[in-house]
Amino acid sequence: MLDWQQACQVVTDANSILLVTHRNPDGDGIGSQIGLYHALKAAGKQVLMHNLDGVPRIYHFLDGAEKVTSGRNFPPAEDVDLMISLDCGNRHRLGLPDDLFDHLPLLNIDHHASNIGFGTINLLDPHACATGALVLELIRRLDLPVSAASANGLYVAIMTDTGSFRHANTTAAVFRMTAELVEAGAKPWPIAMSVYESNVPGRLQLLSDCLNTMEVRDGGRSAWLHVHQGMYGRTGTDMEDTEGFVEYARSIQDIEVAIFIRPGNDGSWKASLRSKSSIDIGHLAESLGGGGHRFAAGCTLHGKLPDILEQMQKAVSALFD
Ligand SMILES: [Mn+2]
Repeated sequence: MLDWQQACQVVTDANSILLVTHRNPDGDGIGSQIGLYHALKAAGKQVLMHNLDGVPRIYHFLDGAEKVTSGRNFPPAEDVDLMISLDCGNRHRLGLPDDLFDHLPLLNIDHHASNIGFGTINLLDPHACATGALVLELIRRLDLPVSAASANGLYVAIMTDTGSFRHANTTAAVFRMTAELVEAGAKPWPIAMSVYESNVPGRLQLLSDCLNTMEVRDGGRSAWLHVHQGMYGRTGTDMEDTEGFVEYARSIQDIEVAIFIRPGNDGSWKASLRSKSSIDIGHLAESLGGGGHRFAAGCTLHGKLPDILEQMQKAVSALFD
């Protein structure tokens, strides 16, 4: 579903556009939002950005991040004539009240295979490395400039969703696109420093606690990590500081499935799932009420940690049968 023509038309016709991304936004969601924001502003549009959970600290350095509003005070629907959903596999994950924007056209730009096309108009490509790549294409088709601020956002989107140009979705086309962004003013070193080398000491203390929970199961095919609320308290950290922890489980030799579980901000538990083999972890996440891709997915769980671990370990072991 790639309705480029209709997408360009609806954006051209709109005067005031609201950009939204999913709950617990990641680098692709935020980077796509910032990248598109600057391009639309240059076209003379009024642009609002609102995420239920705001912008994670590691992306605050992006020019425009301070303009993203958050929480349940949504912009009034009458101030908006087009809503664009970025990197969000299903409408529920936006966390928006169902009726608030019901009368608005919705442009749905995403690369999750599970996206059923909940927009009025859809730009969906499960083969795109990141939603940021689709946003760059849209900006080009609209004949809008890619400013340095825009390029920085889109670079963050592509860098984070390719695991810093390491994952299976890192193709020659990705490097070509990234080269364009650097030519347009994206700054790889300051971006990498902001995203990966701006840890507070508490985050490393939390990582140390987390690594102590490591468990290898299923005959060396699955690796498990978790943190609990007490660890946040002891180290002065919160859920945002666990970004990337699942990669430590994934990095173990011969591991096929990596799982990391931590408390969310709302009493629930959030699980991050990764696959390094032919096992489709997106499928498992979906069966648990979450979503994602074949190699990276997530879900929200409710209950006590030992019960959640047991439930998930059963589900993962069944994948290897
Ligand atoms: Mn993405």
